[in-house]
Amino acid sequence: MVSTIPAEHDLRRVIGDGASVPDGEVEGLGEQGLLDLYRSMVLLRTYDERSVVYHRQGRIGTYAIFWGHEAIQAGAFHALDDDDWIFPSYRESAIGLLRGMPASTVLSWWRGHPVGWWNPADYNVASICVPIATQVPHAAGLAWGKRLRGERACALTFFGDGATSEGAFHEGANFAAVMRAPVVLLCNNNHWAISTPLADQTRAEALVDKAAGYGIPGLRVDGGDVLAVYEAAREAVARGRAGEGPTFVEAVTYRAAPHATADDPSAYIDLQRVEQARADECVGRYERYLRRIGVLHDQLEQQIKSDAADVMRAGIAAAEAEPAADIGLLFDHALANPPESFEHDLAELRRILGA
Ligand SMILES: Cc1ncc(C[n+]2csc(CCOP(=O)(O)OP(=O)(O)O)c2C)c(N)n1
Ligand SMILES: [Mg+2]
Repeated sequence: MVSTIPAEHDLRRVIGDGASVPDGEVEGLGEQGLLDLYRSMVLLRTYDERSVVYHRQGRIGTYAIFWGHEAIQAGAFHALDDDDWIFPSYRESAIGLLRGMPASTVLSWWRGHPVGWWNPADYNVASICVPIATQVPHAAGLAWGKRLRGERACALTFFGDGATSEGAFHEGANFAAVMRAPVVLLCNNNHWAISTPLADQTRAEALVDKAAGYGIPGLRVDGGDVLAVYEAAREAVARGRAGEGPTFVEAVTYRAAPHATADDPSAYIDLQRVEQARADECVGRYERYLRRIGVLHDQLEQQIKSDAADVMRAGIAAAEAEPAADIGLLFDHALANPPESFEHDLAELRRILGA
């Protein structure tokens, strides 16, 4: 008989509230590791906040904000080794920065410039998937391939609550479970799929319950607690490496920013819950924890924040210094056998744009 580890409904937490809820700690995570997590969170936060400004200034296109989700991204990232693969959605567009990808590359992606198309093998970070959940089967397939080759690497894929309603999620999760592919299925349950609330998305009591349907373990963590995410992801990675297959991790958050720069959530969201989420946002929560345990002080915090700001300043300058791409690219990869009309259409476009 197949034995299934029952899903955990209680949210795992490590960080206390500085009052009645005590702080925990993660085994094996020393001062350096704690600060590495913090640096990554600050870099992501800075990237995100600057990107919203760049969008307002017309310097990048529509942008998917991830403010408040840095704990999920950094926590999961640090549970991986460099040879493990990451499969992001548009919400984790800047995850490559943590692997040394230049900020200009990600900014160029949002500027619609071809230098924003990185080679996944350079960073073990797959291309950003905008079609919901399509990255899940990609991750399952790569992880299965690693297993077939006897390699140690595993894969981690990020997706949202809405993605769990998609066929691609089901196919990827089921395939990974059946093939025991070493993949971490990391669901950012931010309670919204644009304007569709979680309650209209599923009748499951908790998304983590879906794990049981695939016969895989499910872990449920507070997605605003970087240490809880890190610990859960580390456990999931260890299972994958041990040949035990995939793990579903539900990281519970509440979306505290618009879906994207083109969205006005005040038309549908619970503004009180947004307020609460903003007051308890993950970077501040982790800063207070690090201060309580004596690992962070003003000068270090300022240094880490100013380093991140420098990365962004250099990134936007480099992205803007790129010469404009040839307009012919719009047609180049559209069809294997382009119709004759393309030639005329492109010539017309060049005439109109003077490009
Ligand atoms: C296959 C597909 N259908 C619809 C869309 C339009 N769409 C863009 S984002 C989004 C919501 C996704 O919500 P969720 O999976 O919870 O991720 P989140 O945006 O909250 O990170 C939808 C429906 C899409 N990109 N792809
Ligand atoms: Mg969502």
